[in-house]
Amino acid sequence: EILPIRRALLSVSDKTGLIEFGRFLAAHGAEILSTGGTAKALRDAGIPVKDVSDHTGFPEILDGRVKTLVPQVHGGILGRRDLPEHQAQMAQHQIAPIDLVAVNLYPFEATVARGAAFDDCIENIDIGGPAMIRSAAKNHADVAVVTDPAQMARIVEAGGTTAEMRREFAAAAYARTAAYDAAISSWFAGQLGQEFPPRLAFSGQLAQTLRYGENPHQKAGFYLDGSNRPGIATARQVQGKELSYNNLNDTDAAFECVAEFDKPTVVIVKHANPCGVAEGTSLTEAWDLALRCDPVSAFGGIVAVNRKLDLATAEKIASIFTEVVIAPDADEDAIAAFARKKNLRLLLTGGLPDPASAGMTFRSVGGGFLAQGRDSGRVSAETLKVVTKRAPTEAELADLIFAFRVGKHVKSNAIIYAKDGATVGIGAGQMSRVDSSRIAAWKSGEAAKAAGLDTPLAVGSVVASDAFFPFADGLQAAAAAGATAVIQPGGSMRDNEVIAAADEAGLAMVFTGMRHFRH
Ligand code: 93A
Repeated sequence: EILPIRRALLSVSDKTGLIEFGRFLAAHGAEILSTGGTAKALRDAGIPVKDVSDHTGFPEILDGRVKTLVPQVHGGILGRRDLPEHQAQMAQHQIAPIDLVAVNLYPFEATVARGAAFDDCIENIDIGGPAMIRSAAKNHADVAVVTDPAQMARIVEAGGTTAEMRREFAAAAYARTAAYDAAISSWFAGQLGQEFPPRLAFSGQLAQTLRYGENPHQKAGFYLDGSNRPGIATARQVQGKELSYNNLNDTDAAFECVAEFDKPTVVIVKHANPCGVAEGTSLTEAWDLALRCDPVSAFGGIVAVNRKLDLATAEKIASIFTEVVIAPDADEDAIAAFARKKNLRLLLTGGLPDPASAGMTFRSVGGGFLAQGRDSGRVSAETLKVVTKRAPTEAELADLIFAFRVGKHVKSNAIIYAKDGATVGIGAGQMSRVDSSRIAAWKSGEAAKAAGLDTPLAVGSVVASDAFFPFADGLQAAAAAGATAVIQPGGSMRDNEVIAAADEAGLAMVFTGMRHFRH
């Protein structure tokens, strides 16, 4: 059953779809009430409209801070049509029913995003708009609340609203006001430099409904947090079919990892873990080295680069089965090189994530979720402490830092062998550190075989561990695999045993004092 709309209140900052909707309402005999700017826009289009202030007999005051916060408006929205007492009180106080409210809010999020001053942000906190949205949504039994131009189009198409539509619009309305208040609260927490975790509401805006989640029987969506931080959220898809939940997760892992490095770097990811990371003098050189680390796993992988993608590298990537390529930018001919690979998705982001930037990460647990600051920690040569008799050579030191930075992006327990700016063996996600160590060493042997070499790639490499070696065995396994230097946080009860084992094997070892667990 379609409800007639006798009176509608339109008050919108974003005037998209307003005129068409106004025409529809007027054509259906509705009286249109509007606030200043909205009334002007309707009037300019020749649509009959009454100023809210004329309707209520109360002017817009306090620079517009109070324009609709009056009983004639809220009584008109909230009065129950099914209760004679409500109807009688409305008549007594000369409150006319309002059957539809179309409101979008002062652009608070956009004001913050353009870096506006504190006072400007405060002025852009809408009070009257959310109040009307919430009133109308509460009384959705008889009142339609419109917060989105797409809803206007649906009403026009249906010739009015059904009870079902009004319920749906009410739910959307509260989602909007909740997200709006969450944006204000996040901004405030930032302004106050509040201690983490701030007492705030978290919100995300649904950017894309995904076909399914990690598995086909799970529903899923991709939400934006409004920060506009360069990365997977700012990516423009140049070609290829729709990205899946796992694609998005893996691509994010690859791109966040590649942004750690300054030289031309390639990261290949499978199941959210890097299976090859390499720096080079060019992306093509980096690609060859990254692929060498684990060519078997790289099949069907996600590739991230930290430079404008060139043709030569694009051709190399296209020569194996690759799911997704993400880059800050790409040359025209590099884009063209992927055109015949119809299923390969190419994403261009316009920038790189800042690995040191603040931000939050979330994980759901039964009945709630955990929030923490991003792991923005980064080791550098100055922060390392040499703990062995032998200090690392300059080349070893560079590889140690490289390997530890890769380790930040590998699931724990993470062991990374690296040589000449390239990973040569990665052990990820094992419950025992020594198992990760063994797997990484074994993989370096497999990689050597694939490359037609007799000696495992780990021979003469350095090794990074994302957390301390609890016992000497993990370190001894690394020494046996051929590592010559070790980087690890340190801090184990048995550090002395581990250091002694390193000295005995002639290894150089540095402590970072910083752990990079990633679970
Ligand atoms: O300043 S307010 O918080 N106080 C109000 O009473 C009020 N009523 C509507 N903001 C208020 N609005 C907002 O004005 C609406 O949410 C809408 O975003 C905007 C429309 O103003 P105009 O019609 O003058 O462009």
